[in-house]
Amino acid sequence: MGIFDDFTKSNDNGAFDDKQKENVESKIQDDLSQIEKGFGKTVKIAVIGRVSTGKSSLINALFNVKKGENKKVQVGAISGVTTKIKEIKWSNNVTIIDSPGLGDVIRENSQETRNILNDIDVGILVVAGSVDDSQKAHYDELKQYAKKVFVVMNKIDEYDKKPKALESVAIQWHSSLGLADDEKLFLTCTDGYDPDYDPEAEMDIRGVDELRESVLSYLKEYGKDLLLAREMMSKSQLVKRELYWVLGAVGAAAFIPGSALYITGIQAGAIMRIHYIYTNEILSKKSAVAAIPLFASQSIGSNAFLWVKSVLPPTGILDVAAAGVAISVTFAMLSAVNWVYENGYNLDDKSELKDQFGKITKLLKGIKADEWLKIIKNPTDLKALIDKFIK
Ligand SMILES: Nc1nc2c(ncn2[C@@H]2O[C@H](COP(=O)(O)OP(=O)(O)OP(=O)(O)O)[C@@H](O)[C@H]2O)c(=O)[nH]1
Ligand SMILES: [Mg+2]
Repeated sequence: MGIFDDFTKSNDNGAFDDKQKENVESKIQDDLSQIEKGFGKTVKIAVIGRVSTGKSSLINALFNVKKGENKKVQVGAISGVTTKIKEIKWSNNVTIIDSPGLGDVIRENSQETRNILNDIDVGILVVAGSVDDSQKAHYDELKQYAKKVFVVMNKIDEYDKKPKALESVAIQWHSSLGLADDEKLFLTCTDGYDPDYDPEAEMDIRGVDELRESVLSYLKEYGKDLLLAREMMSKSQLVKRELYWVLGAVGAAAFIPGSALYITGIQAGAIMRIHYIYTNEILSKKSAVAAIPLFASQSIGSNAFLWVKSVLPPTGILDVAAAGVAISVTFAMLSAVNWVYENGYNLDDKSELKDQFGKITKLLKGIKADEWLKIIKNPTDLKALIDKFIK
């Protein structure tokens, strides 16, 4: 018996045959399993680049290390097997490899070096300045060992007075490394971490947010993004990102067949992730799905899953009005979940959850269905709304 049995029963409106239902269910089960398993995993990122291209600075900027807060020293830098490679244990789940290249390690080929090279999730090749053809070999080696490689051209401030030159150097790097046409070269500046940097001067950080988002969204496919993201931002920022992503996903899912089930899956996934953000522990997908009826019964008052059914027209595809309901219920649900964790409660504190859900639902009443769809399509509006409910 699947964890969605109750949901499928209540969704039995003739839109789906058994086979389709099974397919949707197993897809959602897989997604949730991915999230569940992801929390137990580790993330390994290899930052490769010539001496002084700004690798250490980029690592600090990616992790949002503040000026003066010398995290580079706080993190335990373990000297690697060669003098050139450093393996930094950033947290229990995150390892950073910092090295000019992987070549020496690859050639050494001992058990220890193989461990270093195993399971690299993300490679970041950092280049700077004018094109140097030797980097192509480093890029190719990195691609061999990392599941995904991002290429960064750092120190773009050196071209501030020559914007045309920046453009042409970027094009030259792109072709010298043999990047595919659609492969992005991230342009960054990470100036300000040097202890000699003028303490009065602002740091000059550019392009790093975009790189961070790309890395996180890649890791999200493997359910691993939170392992890294939690080292980079506060709990409330993490929850805000979660809501931002989830509301968009619910809005999109609302118009595909089987939407109610997909939405339930998305909600359960988000509950698991919020639980992890606050507790650093894994909530089983079963417990997450089991938490949802509490809100559903609140929304309608009687039958636990009536609300889902009520918003499902016979085609199994939600219409605009129903999509609005799905989005606002999801918003209230996750804001309430966030509230209980933030205030030291948990999912077992049902009366707090219900109270909070009720209060937020009331506050959201004024927003009409078509307004919801507009809001989730507009990043600024959506962020502003989330900011109102998540401190
Ligand atoms: N102008 C400018 N300088 C930068 C930038 N990023 C880093 N730097 C400076 O470049 C120097 C080297 O930076 P690091 O971050 O130590 O570079 P690295 O690649 O880790 O160097 P090694 O560990 O020695 O290989 C430092 O003085 C940094 O402050 C940048 O974007 N622009
Ligand atoms: Mg360094």
